[in-house]
Amino acid sequence: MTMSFTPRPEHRFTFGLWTVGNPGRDPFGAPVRSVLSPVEIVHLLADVGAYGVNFHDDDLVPIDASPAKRKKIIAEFRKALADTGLVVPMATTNLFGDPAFRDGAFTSSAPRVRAYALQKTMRAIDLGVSLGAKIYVFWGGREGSETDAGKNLLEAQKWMREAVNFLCGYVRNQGYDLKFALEAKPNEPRGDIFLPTTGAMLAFIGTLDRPEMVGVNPEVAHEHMAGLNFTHAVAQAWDAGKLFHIDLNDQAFGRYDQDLRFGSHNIKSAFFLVKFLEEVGYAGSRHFDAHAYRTSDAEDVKAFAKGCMRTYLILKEKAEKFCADREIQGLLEEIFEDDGAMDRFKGKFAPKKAKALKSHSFDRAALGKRGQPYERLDQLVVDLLLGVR
Ligand code: GCO
Ligand code: MN
Ligand code: MN
Repeated sequence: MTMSFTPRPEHRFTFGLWTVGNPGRDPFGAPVRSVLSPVEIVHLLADVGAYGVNFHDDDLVPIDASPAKRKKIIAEFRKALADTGLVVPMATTNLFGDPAFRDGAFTSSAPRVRAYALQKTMRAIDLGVSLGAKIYVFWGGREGSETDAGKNLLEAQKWMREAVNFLCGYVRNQGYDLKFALEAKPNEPRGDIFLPTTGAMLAFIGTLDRPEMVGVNPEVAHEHMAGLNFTHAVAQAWDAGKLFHIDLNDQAFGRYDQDLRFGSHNIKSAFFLVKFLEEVGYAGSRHFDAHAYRTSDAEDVKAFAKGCMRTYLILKEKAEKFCADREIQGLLEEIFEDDGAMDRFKGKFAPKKAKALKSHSFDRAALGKRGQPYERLDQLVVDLLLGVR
């Protein structure tokens, strides 16, 4: 094993309590692994070399815990963090597990449920912030419908906006140093989830009272479930200054929500993603929102977690090789070749520029003759990834 593939704190690798703690329950079968306590999970994550641990309020403190029990759990968790050096960069609310949220939380048709969701979130924000979280994720798993007969889609949008605005107000009023990251998913557990893609979330953020406090938390699997190119979504979020967090995992197109080990299915897309994140200098958490196969035992769960980080680091090294590869760079130079002849038409609109461009004569046939060496370039990428380069 190469030393350079060993995770270190500066890599910002984080896992949720619910990821390595996933006991392997699925819609067709009971749990197959024993449930680990938050303290045990923190130690497991420290053992495999992670930097941080994230949680939903209910992952840490059961929804029906007494105040005394709550206090004890939090104290033990704090001690585990101190003992291991793990940090809590992100926290979130479980607004999907309890039957109260069966028809949504912020967009539930019932005013009492919407108010309860806000209350639960404010309390969960307090908990997250008290443990160090600087990013707060909103994943609206139950915000959606099976039939639109029972939903007013405009009201749902409005309620969602009011909830995020209210919570931004709460965070400011408390004086917290906290930003929100909205996570889109097209479906599962609802038939259709509102704001189903990262692009939809980005547009929604523009309608908020305090858009500067809100960004996105794109997830590989969620864009793949929608048949989209994840790296393109991430690039749009980055361009908008909105990539506050990221959920890394993997997913076969056209399947149920798989939450696979990062890079285990689409190595090439994972490569372009890692290359993008490293090249732009994304400095946030690399959060693995995935879980081990249901066939894994406790030891194999560790292999799963190590594998997520190892694959990321291998792909990071491959991205560096891509940059240093003379043949690859030569092809890129050819592709982006610019003789400067069009410089006078570039940039901002100006009436003179537009007039000159309108009257310029282009050799359209020559433009159409020029091919691009993408086959050669892509094969070099494949060679690189397959380790023969
Ligand atoms: C999923 C989601 C969740 C969220 C998590 C944090 O598909 O279940 O990805 O894992 O990321 O609830 O908000
Ligand atoms: Mn997911
Ligand atoms: Mn997620």
